[in-house]
Amino acid sequence: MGLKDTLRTKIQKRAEETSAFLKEHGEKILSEVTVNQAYRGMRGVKCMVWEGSLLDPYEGIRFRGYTIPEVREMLPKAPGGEEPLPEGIFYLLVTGDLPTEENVKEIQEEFKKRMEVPGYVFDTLRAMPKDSHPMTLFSLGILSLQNESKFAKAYREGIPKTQYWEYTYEDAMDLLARLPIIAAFVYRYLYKDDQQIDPDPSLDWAANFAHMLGYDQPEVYELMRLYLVLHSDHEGGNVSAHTGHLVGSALSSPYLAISSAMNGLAGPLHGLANQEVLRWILELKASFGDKMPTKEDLEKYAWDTLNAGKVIPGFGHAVLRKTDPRYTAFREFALKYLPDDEIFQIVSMLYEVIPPVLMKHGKAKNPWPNVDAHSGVLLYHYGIREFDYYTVFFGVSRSIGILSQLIWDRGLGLPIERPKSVTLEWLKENIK
Ligand code: HAX
Repeated sequence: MGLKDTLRTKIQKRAEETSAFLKEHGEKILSEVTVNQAYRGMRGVKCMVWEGSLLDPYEGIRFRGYTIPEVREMLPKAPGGEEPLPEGIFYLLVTGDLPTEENVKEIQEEFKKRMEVPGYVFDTLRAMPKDSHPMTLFSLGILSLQNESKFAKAYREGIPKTQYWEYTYEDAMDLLARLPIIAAFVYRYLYKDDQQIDPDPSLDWAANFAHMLGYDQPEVYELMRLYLVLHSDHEGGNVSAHTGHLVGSALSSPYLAISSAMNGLAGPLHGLANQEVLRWILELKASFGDKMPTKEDLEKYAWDTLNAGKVIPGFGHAVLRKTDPRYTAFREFALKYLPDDEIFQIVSMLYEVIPPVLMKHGKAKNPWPNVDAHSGVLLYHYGIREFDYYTVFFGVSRSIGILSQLIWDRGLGLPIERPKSVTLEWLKENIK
């Protein structure tokens, strides 16, 4: 059965299961909210549903029940490759089942049919100044594609609610096929004199992305596959996922939802942290000249950063309370392919030095590294040194998870989101 038919069956079954569950348990309490939580980023408030993944503070993310090591082992690989294909994580996130080679092949074929990006998108981006941030261009490119939305068109024509997910699926597939093309365009426009590289339809999604960026080494293909799998989903409450879900809940098209999600991802406390990490490490390295810094040097540098009132990028997390398993997966990749890289050695030393510093500092609830502490060094090693661009990789990947959920939001007929807000006066009056 093809992916869309598989989804049709699954959505129908899950919608019945959900409605039976709601009938029995709908009025039970899932979470209570303290005043602190209302003021402090709603941490820990359970108030939304996200089918694709669940985050345990100590174990890390599970994609449809599978851990990162399991996903790395069990998802189909490219011929001769060892890292999982992102087409496979999309299949897993959207269906809940591990894909076969044929399932992945079908997605690849679908993407190939949907890759064309209209010229006006590139014209729009070319109108932007070259010192624009790549995330601004990426988000704008996606936004400009809104005109292509099959969902928006069908909605205007008055399709019934039961068909919303089908057109959302079509947009999701079109958009996933096109994201690497827009992303690669942004890279070549900003950093390579607008010398664009045509896609190579014989390559898988991730390898083709690397190819269009101008990096054709097999190791970069492998890194890109791993990178695009690892960043794909991290529950629904993080800023990018929640934004995509929230905007989508107004029945805005997937193009509008993903463009908005990218704007959230572009914040320095979220996806932009990966560029901040590399910037911080390179500044640190430069401050020691030719000499390789020692652990004591790193400790002092970390304290200088903290004492200047800044955060140490790449460490800490709103939910995780141990080393991010995505960090560990990247570390394994580095140990295999670039153990002698100087920046990797600094990243390794920071792994030992920073957690005790943050514990002594006494503020961060989680002193351990997150994914952003490791991703940049790998890209840098292979010559992708424009670190302002790193969040775009994250964005291409994160779209997989957000779009998967958007199909489900529409399949389950979830309504527009509208939590209740209050004022301090209201709180003073009502909270005694
Ligand atoms: N360095 C210094 N201080 C830190 C810190 C760090 N790495 N992490 C947390 N803190 C501080 C917070 O700024 C906060 O200080 P105030 O009380 O003065 O406001 C205090 O410790 C408590 O914060 P927390 O509850 O532990 O963390 P939050 O849930 O508020 O924030 C963040 C989580 C990830 C934003 C935070 O740890 C941080 O700023 N880390 C550095 C930036 C970063 O790596 N971001 C990427 C996170 C992963 C991600 O989303 N990627 O996209």
